[in-house]
Amino acid sequence: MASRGWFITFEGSEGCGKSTQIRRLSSMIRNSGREVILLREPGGTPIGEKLRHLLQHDESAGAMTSETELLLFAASRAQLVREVVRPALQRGAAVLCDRFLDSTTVYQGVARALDPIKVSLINDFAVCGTLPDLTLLLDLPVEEGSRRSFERGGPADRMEQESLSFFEAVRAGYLELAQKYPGRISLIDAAPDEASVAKFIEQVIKERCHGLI
Ligand code: Z5A
Repeated sequence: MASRGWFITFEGSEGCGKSTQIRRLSSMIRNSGREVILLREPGGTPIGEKLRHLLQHDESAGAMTSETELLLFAASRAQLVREVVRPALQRGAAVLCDRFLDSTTVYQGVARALDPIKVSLINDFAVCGTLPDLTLLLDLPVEEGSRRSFERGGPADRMEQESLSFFEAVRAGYLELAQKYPGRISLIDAAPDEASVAKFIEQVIKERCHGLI
């Protein structure tokens, strides 16, 4: 479809620099004249933001089971895809999303050890064919990600309180996904300084998303 936009997602473990890089890429794309929609998961819609609060900060969330968590992330995504992502892509916008279905595959399907086949079916149901054109996976040693998050300050949310081994499982899960889907997922070394990581991302976008910047 000639008017279709670009759907780019950012993934990685906590503190890897997704939010920083997504902002940099959004201004680069805006400068080229295209509409840019910046989204985050969970969230991005009024319903999704309520689910985000429930998942991360609500005092009742301490009792949340892994199964409930999976379904709430999927519910937020189902809403986001239909309310925002698809209409924006139809308009020809560039949709940049901080996390998407790979987060569920890895956090719930690997680190929480839920049945990966069921996780995949729920992911499919939520997105119903709306998949990213490109996923930028920012890879960083877990200790460095925790250090960056700690230095940024602010209270740790429910997920951020997980153990080091949980985040090691997340990182390993992401690296496995990158090997499985090399056509969609581009692995980015997130250890260098912000400007160097941004330069590398710019190169990837030029190679993989012709005409976007
Ligand atoms: N989750 C899930 O389990 N299942 C799902 O399906 C979905 C999500 C969708 C959402 O957390 C949580 O939900 C997440 C996964 C789970 N849990 N964890 N952990 P969130 O949205 O609140 O936060 P996050 O996605 O984990 O990201 P973050 O911790 O906010 O970090 P970030 O966005 O990747 O990084 P940043 O904010 O850009 O950078 C962190 C700090 O490092 C900041 O001070 C920067 O200035 C600094 N920084 C950035 N880049 C650099 C470089 N290159 N060098 C040095 N310092 C840097």
